[in-house]
Amino acid sequence: MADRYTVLSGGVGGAKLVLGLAQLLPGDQLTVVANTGDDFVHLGLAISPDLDTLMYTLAGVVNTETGWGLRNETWGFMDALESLDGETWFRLGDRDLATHVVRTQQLAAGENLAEISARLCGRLGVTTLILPMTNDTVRTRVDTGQGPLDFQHYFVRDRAQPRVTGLTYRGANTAEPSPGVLHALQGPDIRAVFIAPSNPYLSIDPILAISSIRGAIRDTASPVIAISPIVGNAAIKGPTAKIMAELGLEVSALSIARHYHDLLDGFILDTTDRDMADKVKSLGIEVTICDTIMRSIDDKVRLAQVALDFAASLAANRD
Ligand code: FO1
Repeated sequence: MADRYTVLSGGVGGAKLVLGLAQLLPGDQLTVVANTGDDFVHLGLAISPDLDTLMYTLAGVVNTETGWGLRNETWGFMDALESLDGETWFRLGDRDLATHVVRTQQLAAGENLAEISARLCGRLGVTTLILPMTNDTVRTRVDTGQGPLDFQHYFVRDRAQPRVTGLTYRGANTAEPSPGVLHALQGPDIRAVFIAPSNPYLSIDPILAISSIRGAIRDTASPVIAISPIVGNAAIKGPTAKIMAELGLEVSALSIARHYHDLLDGFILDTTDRDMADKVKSLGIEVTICDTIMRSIDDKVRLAQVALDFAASLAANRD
């Protein structure tokens, strides 16, 4: 039985590690459990941003400037919508639009997110298995000083400016993992479960809010390793640091290790945070230190290799 690896990921930030892993692992050895808490219905279309970001990234067609949407895009639909006074705050390119139309149509025909994702990935030549965390509806809601916001209203329309006072993942308490997710976390041939450097509160916690997923990660015999999304006292990407400060958390890699701690066997710290290693180890978590900033594809592959080696050393120490 081939060694298999699983990675929990949100969109842009996590997709960098996923791309690095996909360069090192054949498609049938890598499974991504993707966040769907960012999903929403917009302009009548069912939109799954993290599924699409992961799919486009692995297909090599993502817009590398933004990290989401397609490269070589045209914006005729947005321009026409603007002239009709439609909502254009959420940018949908003409080619990206086809993905949302197909997903909306197939959901209406009774297909589920996982089936649609598999078909779209097949069309784009993506062999890595991208599983939505659930086929049910889970929505991240952001509590702010001015009341609750749907995720994309907070993140895109309001540019993550509102002060976050809390987060809820509506539907997570009744949502079921999509087929294959639990097996990807607890199977006998699973060599590691990675938590990608996505925003823990916005992109990973919705996945962990599904109790059977959190339970499978807590109980798996496979090494569970997280890569810190915080370097120094700042987030590599997006509003992670801002949210941590607003939630009253110390903005540090140590806070992230504490956030996941009952799940983790290993934590990958950036060299900037080497002085934090002992505090993380005092949580009972092994530490590897390396340069975790991923700019080039080589950076992504190098970090993925560090993660794979770390998993192998943790497994060896266990045996
Ligand atoms: N992010 C933005 O900041 N602005 C956008 O207009 C935008 C459009 C968009 C369209 C399709 C898609 O799959 C993703 C899109 N994103 C956009 C990214 C998305 O909002 C976030 O990356 C995730 O939801 C957070 O991980």
